[in-house]
Amino acid sequence: MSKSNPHLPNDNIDLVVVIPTYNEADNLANIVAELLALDLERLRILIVDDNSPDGTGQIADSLVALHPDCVHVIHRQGRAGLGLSYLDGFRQALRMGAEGIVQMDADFSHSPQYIPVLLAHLREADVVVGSRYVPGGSLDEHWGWWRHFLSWWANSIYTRVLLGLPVKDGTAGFKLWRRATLEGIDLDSIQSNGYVFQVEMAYVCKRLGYRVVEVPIHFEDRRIGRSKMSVPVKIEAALRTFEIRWRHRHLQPQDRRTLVAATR
Ligand SMILES: Nc1nc2c(ncn2[C@@H]2O[C@H](COP(=O)(O)OP(=O)(O)OP(=O)(O)O)[C@@H](O)[C@H]2O)c(=O)[nH]1
Ligand SMILES: [Mg+2]
Repeated sequence: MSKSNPHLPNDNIDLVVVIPTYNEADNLANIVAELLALDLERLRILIVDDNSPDGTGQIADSLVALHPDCVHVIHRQGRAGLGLSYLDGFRQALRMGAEGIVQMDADFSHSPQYIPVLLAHLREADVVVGSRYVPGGSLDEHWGWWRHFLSWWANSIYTRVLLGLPVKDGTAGFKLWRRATLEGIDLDSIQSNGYVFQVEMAYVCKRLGYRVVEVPIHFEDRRIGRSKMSVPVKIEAALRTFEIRWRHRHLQPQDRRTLVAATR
């Protein structure tokens, strides 16, 4: 067991949950309600909406009006994308003074019920990952063999062999970051935009020597709404993996940013 950090109480920290949304009108109010029902005293939610045509942004505004202290929204107008949305959300969460930052999907694939479990492991980690591939973790029963195969290939072969990722779930999108970990990463150097964003962050964590703890989750398929997993996003994932390795190849633990650099 790693040494615990006495400066970081585990379940009563200032927590900001960053949720990127694109066309999640049918999910957003429900996921926010479930997060608020966790009754974590210092939990705030930051929705990062990419100008969704289905009105998700307006729903976010009405949630902010209902819960002005704990629900916040960024309306993005520029180039759309998951990675860019997360980067904007992380920067804003740091400005909001978050001590812990959760990233999760809006579609219930990442159950809010796991957040206390992630928090319980933060003492021993720089980032805690909700993992589908550690013992006890599982995938939706409805997945066909092809989707199983693709996911297994991406996690067990592709990212493991090409990037040497030590984690079992290198494409995981459900994470709890310590503030210091995100401050230590040069967020301006992260360039992936689609789902491969998760892989790039995992690789940078490895290069910088951050401690990653994986806790098992059950990954349920989205309940409502349509997938945004398009062919260009898949192509980006395949090509970017080489580029990620090349771009961050010189990073060492001593390249973690200091607080002064991070606030610039
Ligand atoms: N802001 C923003 N959010 C996005 C974008 N693309 C996807 N998202 C959100 O990112 C999260 C993950 O996207 P999903 O479409 O669920 O991706 P997935 O889980 O791989 O695919 P399915 O669940 O099968 O649809 C969801 O909350 C989406 O609404 C984007 O371009 N911008
Ligand atoms: Mg999803």
